[in-house]
Amino acid sequence: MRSPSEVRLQLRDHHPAPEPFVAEVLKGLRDTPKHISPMYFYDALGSELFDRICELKEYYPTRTELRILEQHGNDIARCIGDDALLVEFGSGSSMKTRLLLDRLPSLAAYVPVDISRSHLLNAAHSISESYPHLEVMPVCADFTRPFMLPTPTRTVSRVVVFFPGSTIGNFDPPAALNLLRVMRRVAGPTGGLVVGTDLVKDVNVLTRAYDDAEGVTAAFNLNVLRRFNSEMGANFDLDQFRHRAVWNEAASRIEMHLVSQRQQTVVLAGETLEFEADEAIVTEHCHKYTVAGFARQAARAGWKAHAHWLDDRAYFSVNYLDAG
Ligand code: AVJ
Repeated sequence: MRSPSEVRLQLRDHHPAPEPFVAEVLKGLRDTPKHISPMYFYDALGSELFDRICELKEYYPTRTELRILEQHGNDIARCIGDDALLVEFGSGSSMKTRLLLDRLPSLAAYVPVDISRSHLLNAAHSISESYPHLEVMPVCADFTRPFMLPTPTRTVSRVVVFFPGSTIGNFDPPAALNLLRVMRRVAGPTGGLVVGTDLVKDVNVLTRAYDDAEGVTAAFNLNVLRRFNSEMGANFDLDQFRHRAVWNEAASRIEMHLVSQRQQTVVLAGETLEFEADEAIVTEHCHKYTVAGFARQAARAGWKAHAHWLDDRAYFSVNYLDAG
């Protein structure tokens, strides 16, 4: 027998075909410096490893943001208002969303958007079970590209985009600006944005968060090569690449690298790639903002900073912005 939530849930699938992925990966690995999109981290194993990262004592962002959402959830809910359509970009397990949903009994519908179909469907089912009266409309898509917003049954007062986790930090300034514009378009002229951004702080705190003692982040980083091996017919030797996390002061970001341990040749999708000894693949940039710096950036995309909430140590911020 199917559960009621299975009957009601309909997945909108805008997930691109695998071919463009291979082309994109090859393009990045032919560039100087070599780079790949952090989006590729999140296959099933990568998503599991990320969940483990969130539990690490060194990795403060997740628990800090959760605490802010808990402490200031009522204020945030008041900003979102009644009968809104909540659209979450990169919803993952939708764990943080629950803190908002608990305080938004009149929400018109919830639209989780994620590139990982399995994660998305599991999360959508689980949310649907916990909130039986809420219309849950999952969209499988790469949220950096325009996608169609589903039309909920109920009348919507306004569209509010939810983008927690400081995922915005993964985007270089021009890409972040583009994404903020995509969100502005999705939210429309009366919409809002709830976005979590990690803040600039002590360099040691920052680097430890991305290079933990247990090596979970290293495994998370290296998993992308394993994924290329299994999904793109690559032959990366995982023992010949090493995880590295460095703070780039000028760009205000942590950079995650995979460093080739020797000169080596790797084949991916039938194409040959050369690596020098010590040559790095840039796998992720994690930009750290100031509250004012982020507001300035968002303003260029048509967002007006309305309110923000911080933890005691000012490690992390949750920001509410209005279209306007
Ligand atoms: C999911 C992008 C917010 O940048 O902190 C965690 C990803 N990478 N550890 C981050 C990540 C390494 C994370 N975001």
